[in-house]
Amino acid sequence: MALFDIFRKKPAAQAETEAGTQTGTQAPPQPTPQESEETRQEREREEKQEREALNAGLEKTRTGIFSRLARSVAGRSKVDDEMLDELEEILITSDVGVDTTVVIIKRIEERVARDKYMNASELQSILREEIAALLEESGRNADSESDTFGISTRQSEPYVLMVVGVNGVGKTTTIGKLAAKLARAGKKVYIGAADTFRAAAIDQLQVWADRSGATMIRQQMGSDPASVAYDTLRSAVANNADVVLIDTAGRLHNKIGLMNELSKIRNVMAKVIPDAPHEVMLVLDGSTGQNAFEQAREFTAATHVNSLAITKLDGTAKGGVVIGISDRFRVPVRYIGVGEGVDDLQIFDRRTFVEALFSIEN
Ligand SMILES: Nc1nc2c(ncn2[C@@H]2O[C@H](COP(=O)(O)OP(=O)(O)OP(=O)(O)O)[C@@H](O)[C@H]2O)c(=O)[nH]1
Ligand SMILES: [Mg+2]
Repeated sequence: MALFDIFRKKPAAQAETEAGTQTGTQAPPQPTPQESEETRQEREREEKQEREALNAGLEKTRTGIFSRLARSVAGRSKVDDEMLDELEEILITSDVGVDTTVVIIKRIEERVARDKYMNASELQSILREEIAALLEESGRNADSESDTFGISTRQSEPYVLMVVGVNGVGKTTTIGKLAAKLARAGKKVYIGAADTFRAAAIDQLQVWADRSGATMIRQQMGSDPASVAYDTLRSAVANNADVVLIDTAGRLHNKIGLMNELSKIRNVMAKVIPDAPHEVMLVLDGSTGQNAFEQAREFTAATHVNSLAITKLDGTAKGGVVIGISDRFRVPVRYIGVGEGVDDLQIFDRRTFVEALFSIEN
């Protein structure tokens, strides 16, 4: 029961704004004038908690990059070529990726040339500014003119999100966390256990569903995943659900049969709701660094994917991979996972991410 204590109901003022979003008007990002002092304090507390979780989750990446940067800066007064070479190496070995690193270094070189003299101790803040600016320019966040944890629910039909990815990356956990966030925001959530490969997978999902209060639709182990997805959508529509989350079994992009199975699941869902699934989210394990990058490349080429979630950023020094993926891919990063707990899923915001990566608190 303790887990439920973490979930707090969304304040009424915010819920009203959400109702406005459903009819097409956009929710203002800032507090409404009606926001009470208590609501404001609660919101600020929540934001602070999220920032702290992100800071804690990125600690290894942060210290990895900065302790090396500090060593490189020590004893030098000026940003010179040698120092830029070292910075390049630090970024590449922090899994930012070669292409993005080259762009960052070029930007810093230009700045050094422009500013003539640049103190070596300023390098950290310059790096921060350049990465933030690069990510701002290089694309967009996943649609976040949303009412609920990044997801725009509609009035007429449930929003259908299908989760895909290789084995063990965190698909089921991400669905569980998401279901909890949405349920906490007052949404009716249905989960489809379309990973019928192992009985344990269905049970694992059931635990998450029960915890969050979502309804899970399941069949026997070994049954047709498309049939589970179909049942889930039928049931969700009949019961006026707001969101449907479909879990799928882990698979590699080069297993043709399994990739075709994903198409079959998608096609069957479209028979119930013509434009479902509204979102196919690829989950990537951030702690695998460049492998996550490769998976994003291969999976997006092999099947339809329109958002990304990058998990397990806690406990790894490879968090730089989020910068590279966010810079290089057309498909936006929607969520990041910073722990195994129910609250350890965050909406990916480029600016907040860069700020956390360069924060000096804790
Ligand atoms: N530290 C950490 N662990 C995570 C995170 N997300 C998931 N995990 C853990 O990763 C392991 C695998 O997660 P699952 O959700 O079962 O992964 P999956 O993709 O559903 O796996 P398959 O269904 O077997 O393909 C579990 O032990 C999770 O607790 C995260 O953000 N941080
Ligand atoms: Mg799973």
